[in-house]
Amino acid sequence: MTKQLSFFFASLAVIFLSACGQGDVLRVDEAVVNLSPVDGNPSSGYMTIHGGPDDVSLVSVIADDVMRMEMHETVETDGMARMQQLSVVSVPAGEKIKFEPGGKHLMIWGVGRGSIQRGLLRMIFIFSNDDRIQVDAVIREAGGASPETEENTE
Ligand SMILES: [Cu+2]
Repeated sequence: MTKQLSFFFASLAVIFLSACGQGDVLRVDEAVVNLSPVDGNPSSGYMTIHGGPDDVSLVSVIADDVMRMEMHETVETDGMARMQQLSVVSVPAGEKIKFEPGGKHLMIWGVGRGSIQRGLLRMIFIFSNDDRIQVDAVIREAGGASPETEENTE
């Protein structure tokens, strides 16, 4: 290959790389599960979803080791906070969607003993573009240690 040609291909590679942009990868991190202090009551889950290159929706979150998991949002009506179930959560391209106390959250019933012992709950986030992202959420015992985050283990 001549010098000019290899320079040409090297430039092409740079152009493709920069076209991808930075941080525009659909991903989930900072996932935690706060166990309910009361046996039998649902636990709550929080995480951050980072939008990818396209607008998508989160259509479901599943886990093998729970009895039931729902997406909820706390809304205030007439000064009263109450929860409503969400069937989808839109994740616009490049935007950050936070599930956090007082807002969107996961409601989780029956977290299995094995996961509690490991301190991690494996979840799968299913998106409208068929992306499935597996995340190990850090389980925090009620009134337990300080928050920790776990990177997405896609
Ligand atoms: Cu809820």
